[in-house]
Amino acid sequence: IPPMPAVDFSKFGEIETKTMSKIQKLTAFNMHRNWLHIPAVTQFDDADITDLEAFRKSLKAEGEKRGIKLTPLPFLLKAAAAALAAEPKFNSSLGADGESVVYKKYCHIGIAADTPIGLLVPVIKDVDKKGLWELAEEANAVIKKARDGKLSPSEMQGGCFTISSLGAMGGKGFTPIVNAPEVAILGVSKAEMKPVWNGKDFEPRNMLPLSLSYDHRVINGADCGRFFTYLVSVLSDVRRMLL
Ligand code: CAO
Repeated sequence: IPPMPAVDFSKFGEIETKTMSKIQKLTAFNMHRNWLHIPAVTQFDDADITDLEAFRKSLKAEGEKRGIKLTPLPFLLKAAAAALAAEPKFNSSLGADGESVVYKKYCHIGIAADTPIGLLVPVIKDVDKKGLWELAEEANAVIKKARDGKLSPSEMQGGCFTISSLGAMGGKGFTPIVNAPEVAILGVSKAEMKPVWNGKDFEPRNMLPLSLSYDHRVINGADCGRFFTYLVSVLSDVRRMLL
């Protein structure tokens, strides 16, 4: 790779140089490595979360009683676990020899969290075995720990898949970088009411834009189509989480 030339920006105006934190440097290294190694493709879809949001809002009072804030994130964790079970290639890693694929029988999912020291990815273990309240409580706890700088290295290891949600911040879509050795990552953007054709009329529906980047060495477009369609179907009808 041709080196980037050093530029003396002070020639053009006032500047301030700040040293990157340890986490920022590690993130930069990992992102660069993953970008160079992984032939990634990103596919986009929207999930109709009108019913999911109505259900989530109906649980607000119960959440307050339990002292648990229920955002869309635990629903995304549950839906991702269901899709990983339906399409096991997404719950795999490329073997170190580059000639085998390691399928995982466990389901641990990382959550990208924006923290004052940089991007951290705490991992929720055994997502498939946990209910929404337990996932919400655990996600809130690990995100708080990440922001307080109290996460241990073991709490950031063993992930099978990552969810990166920029939903609270906005944006219509983005192309997340696969978090190797995982083979796929889900990007979540801001849900919006949109007119959706129901065959007779345009109906206002709450649509959640999703992007799914995957490692094309392990996953093909057809695999992605199946995984994504399943994921979207679970988010559009949360009863499918029980199947
Ligand atoms: N669409 C619309 N609103 C959304 C939403 C979405 N997709 N996702 C969350 N929201 C809402 C929540 O419901 C909440 O609103 P209410 O209080 O009214 O319910 C509000 O946004 C704030 O949510 P939150 O951010 O506190 O919680 P979260 O569970 O959605 O997200 C976390 C937690 C850790 C994913 C998020 O805070 C974060 O750090 N995201 C950044 C991830 C990141 O940096 N990714 C990039 C990685 S590569 O550079």
